[in-house]
Amino acid sequence: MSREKIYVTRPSLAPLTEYESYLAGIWESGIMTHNGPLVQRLERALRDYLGVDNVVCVSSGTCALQLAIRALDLTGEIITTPFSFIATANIINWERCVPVFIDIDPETWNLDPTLISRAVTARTTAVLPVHVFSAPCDVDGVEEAAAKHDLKVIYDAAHAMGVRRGNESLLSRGDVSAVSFHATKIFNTGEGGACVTSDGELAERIRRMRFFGFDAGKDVVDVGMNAKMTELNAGLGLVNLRRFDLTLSTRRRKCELYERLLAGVRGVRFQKCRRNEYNHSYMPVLFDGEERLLRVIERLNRDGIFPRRYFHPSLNRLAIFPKTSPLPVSESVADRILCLPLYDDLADADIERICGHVAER
Ligand code: T4K
Repeated sequence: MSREKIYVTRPSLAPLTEYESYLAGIWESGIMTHNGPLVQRLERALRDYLGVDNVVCVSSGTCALQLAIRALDLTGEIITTPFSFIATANIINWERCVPVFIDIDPETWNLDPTLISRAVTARTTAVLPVHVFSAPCDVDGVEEAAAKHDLKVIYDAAHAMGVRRGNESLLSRGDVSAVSFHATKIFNTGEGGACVTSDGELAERIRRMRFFGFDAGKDVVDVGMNAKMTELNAGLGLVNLRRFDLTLSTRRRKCELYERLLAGVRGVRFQKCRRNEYNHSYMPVLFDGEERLLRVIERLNRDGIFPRRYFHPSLNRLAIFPKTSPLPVSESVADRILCLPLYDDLADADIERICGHVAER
């Protein structure tokens, strides 16, 4: 009998019956979009859950970044990390700004803030770091450098839903934190995302910009586009939010199992982070060489298991971006990293099987 294939992730989903109750309401009211009651309810629920000032739900994490760049009127150069998903640098480009890549920390794999000052020019307007795999980047270092050079800070917090640092949500940092609620994220609305900001006026501007530039009275008062979240997506978010804490603890247990099983394996390392400042949405491992990584992928694939090379290649190597001098840390990490399968109902026996393949030399 052939085994079921195992992919890098599967969505965390509440029971269908819970979602159906929201669908029934939508069918009855006929309200499907235009910042309807479920979007407003989800924004309130997220604000309360996270303990932040303003949450503006939008149609994707990419749109959240785009609106943040637009609402802050950024132009020129934006300093960012080359170790990320393509969306991070692409959206900077899309907004006709120039992504300026600086290298990452070899342990946390996040942008190294000590390199910001050297990259600043007269055209620099912002820094856009990522909390990669949900590990907080050095937010104090980033904000200190940004203040020194009068730069805005947008965090790509696509992976960081639910992460807390001490008493505060990580998403409360920066001018805007942009989070993704894509199907593959630890909290999902199918497609979706949000801008989180403590600046009420900025939040209002983003609200207008996601809805063609309309104000509450439907007068056009700003530039805008259509980046609204639908009621269908918001209803899914409301039911998934109810079980988010359970998802967090389930994923944490699975990551701990991975780490126990791989602890003694030579040439395999984990991301450096504080476990209580992490949401365990990914299970990245770093190999001592790319050849070994390729052998592991081949063995896993032969057994019907499909991990992903998040994030390869280092973005500065892509021809669509201006050529940079080498960024050795990011390029080396990107060549050697593999995200192993991780989702709520991944069986412990499958984790053991995966670790067996990873451990083989
Ligand atoms: N910034 C960062 C740092 C990001 O990582 C991302 C997105 C963004 C910004 C932008 O956020 P969004 O605009 O996407 O909200 C996936 C996701 O599409 C993307 O959201 C995510 N990061 C990126 C890291 O991963 P792919 O190309 O790997 O997706 P895909 O379709 O190959 O899916 C991976 C696996 O997930 C599949 O093997 C099966 C499973 N899957 C996927 C989908 C779409 C499901 O089980 N159900 C599904 O519906 O990009």
